[in-house]
Amino acid sequence: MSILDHTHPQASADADLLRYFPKDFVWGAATSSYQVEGAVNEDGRGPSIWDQFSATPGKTYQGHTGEVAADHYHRFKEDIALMKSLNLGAYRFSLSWSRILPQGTGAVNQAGLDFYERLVDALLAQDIAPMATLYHWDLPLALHEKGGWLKRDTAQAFADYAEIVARRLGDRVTWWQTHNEPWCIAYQGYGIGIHAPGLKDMSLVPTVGHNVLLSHGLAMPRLRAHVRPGAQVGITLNFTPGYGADEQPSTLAEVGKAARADRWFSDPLFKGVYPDGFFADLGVAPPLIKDGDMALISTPIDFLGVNNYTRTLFQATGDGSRSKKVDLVQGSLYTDLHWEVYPPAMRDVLVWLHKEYAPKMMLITENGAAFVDDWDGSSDHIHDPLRTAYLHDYIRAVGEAIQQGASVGGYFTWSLLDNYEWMDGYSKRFGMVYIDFPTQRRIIKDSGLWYANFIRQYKMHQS
Ligand code: GCO
Repeated sequence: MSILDHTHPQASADADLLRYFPKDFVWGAATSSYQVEGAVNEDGRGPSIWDQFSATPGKTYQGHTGEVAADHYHRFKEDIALMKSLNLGAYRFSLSWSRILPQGTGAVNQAGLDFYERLVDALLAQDIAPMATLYHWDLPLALHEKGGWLKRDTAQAFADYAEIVARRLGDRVTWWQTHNEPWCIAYQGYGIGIHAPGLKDMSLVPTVGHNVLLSHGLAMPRLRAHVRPGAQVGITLNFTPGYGADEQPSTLAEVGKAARADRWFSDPLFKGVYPDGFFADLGVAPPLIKDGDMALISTPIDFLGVNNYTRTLFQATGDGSRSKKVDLVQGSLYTDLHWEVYPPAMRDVLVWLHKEYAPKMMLITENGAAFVDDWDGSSDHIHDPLRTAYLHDYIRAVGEAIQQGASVGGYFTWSLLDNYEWMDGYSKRFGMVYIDFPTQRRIIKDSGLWYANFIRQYKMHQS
């Protein structure tokens, strides 16, 4: 089959691709609060570190902020209708902590909880299962001002917040996730400073990572106490595996470092230890670990959320003395974020996770691609064959992992909507639905039509 055959929105899915996926496999799409909601000053929401970071000159593309974003706060019903027409079985969203607790702790803003309750009820009314992520990077600013993730108190505050949410929504939400990508929270936010809160101090990174893990461990029993029987509680990690273009010792060393970085959070969660050598790779001291921390962190989870977009390829330099990342792999396609399209990495990550930790269940909680979309300003169509091909090929890779024994129960595209791509603002589009930001008009892209058609065929194949 050529790329054009399978990127046609009405293409019939190859039968063996459909066969890979077990019964009751969940097909969904994902977003996050700060990236889509907007309404940052409404109904009592308190500021988060992303409001502050994005308002700081020079931090984001052309100073873009999430002030309006995709206006999902006001348009969630329209967006749920779009989800329905895409045949989605589930929607992964995150909650804004500072909508619910404007100061991070203390007084609860009922209007914030009310919003998520309306969202969840509207999803359920359409038979779309809600997946709630409690933290997708938007720490209440008030907590940051008291030390943020550098403080163990923040872990405690997170567990309190988790319980408040679970008490309100626990009877209705199927899937719960404590965190999204602790790796990014710690490394990008505190180490290299490209994300909020924008600190650039590698020595802080282990402590931040540890406190985020601790907050997860503290929240687990608080969630379990208030969610309905059968609800699943987990966490999402991001994985970017390293490969070697040669077998030089320096290349193997880089690949080894990448492997340890991929284990930074999964080893503590599943084995109760940090990967040997990881902090030395970063050139920093390990975090302070108190008695009982690792046992708490490795509390069993019901599922592991896996985010994968790309890989890193390392190659020895001319004289073979050192190796570095290959910036442009010959023959590879790159997305608009300059991420190499490499579906085998998805398969490899899932098979490795399965063998290494045997999680009860894995869900792909994010996978997708930014490509430039051309819209002529009037038509109802957006042709995005590269995004469709990306989704098709990565879904196939997930299927291959399942065939090799990995237990995967669902797949969520990143993203449902074009949205606020953090430091890149609105300049990068990941959506299956196009958003014309000045008018907030929504147009389902060909990739969305393709996904809807694929899900429809999957359902027919099951029945
Ligand atoms: C993530 C990110 C998303 C990004 C996406 C593309 O969880 O990785 O949080 O919010 O928008 O990954 O960079």
